[in-house]
Amino acid sequence: MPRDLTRDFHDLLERGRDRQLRLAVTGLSRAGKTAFLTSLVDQLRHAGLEARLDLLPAAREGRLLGARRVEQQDLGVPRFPFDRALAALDDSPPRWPEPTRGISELRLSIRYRPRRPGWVGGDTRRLTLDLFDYPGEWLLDLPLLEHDFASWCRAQRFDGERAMLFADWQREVADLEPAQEVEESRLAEIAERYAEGLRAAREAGFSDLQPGRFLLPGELAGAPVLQFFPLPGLDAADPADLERLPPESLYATLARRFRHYQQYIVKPFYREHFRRFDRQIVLVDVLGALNAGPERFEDLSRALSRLMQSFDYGRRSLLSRLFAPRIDRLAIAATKADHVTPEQHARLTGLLEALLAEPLKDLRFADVPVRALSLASIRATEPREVDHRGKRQPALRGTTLEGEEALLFPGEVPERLPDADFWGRQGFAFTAFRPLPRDGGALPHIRLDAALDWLIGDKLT
Ligand SMILES: Nc1nc2c(ncn2[C@@H]2O[C@H](COP(=O)(O)OP(=O)(O)O)[C@@H](O)[C@H]2O)c(=O)[nH]1
Ligand SMILES: [Mg+2]
Repeated sequence: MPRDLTRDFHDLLERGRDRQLRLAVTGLSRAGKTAFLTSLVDQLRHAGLEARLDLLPAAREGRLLGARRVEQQDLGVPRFPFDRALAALDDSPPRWPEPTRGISELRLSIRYRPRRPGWVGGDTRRLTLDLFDYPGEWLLDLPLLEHDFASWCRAQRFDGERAMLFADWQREVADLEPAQEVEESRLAEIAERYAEGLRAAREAGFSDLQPGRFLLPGELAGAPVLQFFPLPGLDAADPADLERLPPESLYATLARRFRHYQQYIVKPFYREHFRRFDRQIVLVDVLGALNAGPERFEDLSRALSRLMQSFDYGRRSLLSRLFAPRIDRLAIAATKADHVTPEQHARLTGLLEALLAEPLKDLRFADVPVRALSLASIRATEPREVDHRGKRQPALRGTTLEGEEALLFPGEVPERLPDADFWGRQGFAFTAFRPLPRDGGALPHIRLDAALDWLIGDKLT
């Protein structure tokens, strides 16, 4: 074959090969997933025009030509409601998009010019980017696969402030015996009290809550598979005795539902979705937890270590044994950085790293490339400087959710995990802001381009 024909052929192959990447976005409720995905899609759609993506080399070098939505592959997964989110942001006054509750997907076809154009001059290439948004709460259920019902019951804790939040449920289970028979409708009621406890705990700012689907049941609301709860007081019971209880007994019924939940709810998510993601970003509302005080902050830390187990691919990890996942790059991001003044951003990243120190160690050990950053998907404030006692001080300007103009200094982000001293001395108080009115260009952001570079930049060279 003549030399140029060989190269032609190579180019064809290169172009024909499906360049495709599956990128998943997760985080606990209100971490900022919808905002992140909406902004990401918006930036890429504006790429080449008004988008500000200087930290993404393909964009900076003018090689990113644009992106459009195409039909997704998996028609069974709901489509990410991008238009609805954008419409909310375009409303007057602008609103934050409504929360979403399950998994959703959106496919983008990105056109770019490779750094070294192919043999055929002016060549452009295409990257198909599949984006997924799913609740981080679902990942809290991974460790549940390691338990049987009895050991799961023993692992649940209802002390401290949680005792109060779960009081109604605890009253109802207090005098139940594992061996007794309990009517179906009664079980449903008690399970509902348990779910109420979980919801109240989440409202109160707790994150370490199980089972995850009880909080975001989606289409499973009301199904018996979500009608179980831990049985307290099993510590002294002999496991063998428990296993011998008749199938109609309370214990056997709950254990059956627990197993069903493991088999038909938790595992399928990992098998059918999680296992197929190539890249992942985990969003964390660090500032929200700082705002909520020490007990919630501790709780977030616990929840995150549990959530991060889903990315620990150590060869002996539960995950690798069960599902052989293939994520080859991970980002963790502290969101809503526009809630603090710019000189605090580095501290925010530092704090995120401190918060995730243990899981990060495991990940590095397992050789999963991971990068921590802080960002604002949709910046809602403007940095300003004010005179304070004759000194220039950083400040933020924005419009509160109630519509009032505010100019303020929200506080200092601790560089390390906050100690009693921090909580006693200052705490932290930030205000929620309305999104800025749009000026027709891409959504304003902070370092979303840095996240993009880490997550897809290498595919655009
Ligand atoms: N100021 C600011 N607020 C944000 C940002 N991202 C999210 N938020 C706020 O956090 C809330 C929850 O975000 P959302 O994306 O719906 O979270 P999700 O539950 O993870 O999808 C939003 O309604 C906003 O109030 C951001 O970049 N800046
Ligand atoms: Mg959402």
